[in-house]
Amino acid sequence: MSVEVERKFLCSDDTLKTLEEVGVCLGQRQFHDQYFDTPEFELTLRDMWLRKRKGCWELKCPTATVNGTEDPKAEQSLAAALCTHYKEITSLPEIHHRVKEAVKDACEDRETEAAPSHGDESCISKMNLVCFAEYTTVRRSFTLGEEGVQIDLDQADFGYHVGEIEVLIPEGGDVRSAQEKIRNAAQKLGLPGNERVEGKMNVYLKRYHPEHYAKLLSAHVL
Ligand code: V4E
Repeated sequence: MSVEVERKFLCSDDTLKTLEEVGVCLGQRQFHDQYFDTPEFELTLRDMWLRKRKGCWELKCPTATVNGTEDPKAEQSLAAALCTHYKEITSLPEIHHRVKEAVKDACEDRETEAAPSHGDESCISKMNLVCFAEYTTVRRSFTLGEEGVQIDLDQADFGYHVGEIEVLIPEGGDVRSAQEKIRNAAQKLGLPGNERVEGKMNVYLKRYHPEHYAKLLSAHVL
């Protein structure tokens, strides 16, 4: 299981120019995401994001807070405030287990259910889940040469463009050092040091499902 540490940014023409000068383009791909939750939003209210991308189930959920041995310096605190970090789970039995824990009465066949095998997605399909968001993204990816840092420029089909600087670490890995790598990459790109930027989902929900968005705002998930 890995943890994705990332910072979103708005990609101006100047940032794109810098990225094309100092970075190496890794290619472009397109994917369609469908996000699922119960009608009562039991997953997203727990900051759990279940999606199907390219036919595969994925679950993003919060990781434990970062414990350093020393108090963070001001620039470390700012770097942390601009970044998110989520566990990325792709194993079906693990996803099933986590969703079942989070959602009361989720499985129709609770009494008879057995742990799903790796390829069996029927257990997820049987849960009382509905698709609340779906969109297609065209993603261009770059590297700046710094080990483990990837930069994605996303263009969603509902008209929102956003960039992400991301570092993948193993579970229990050093989140602070990932945040530091992200801060260095942001400096190379000349990004403002204190700009919090909305992700695609924030913008999508605000625009198309304002009630769901309002619930997540009041629960301090978004
Ligand atoms: C909304 C959300 C999640 C759903 C996925 O969001 P995002 O990272 O924007 O998707 P995407 O397509 O870039 O996924 P990737 O290919 O990088 O895996 S996961 C966590 N959240 C909450 C959240 C938040 N509270 N604040 C920000 C800035 N982003 C996401």
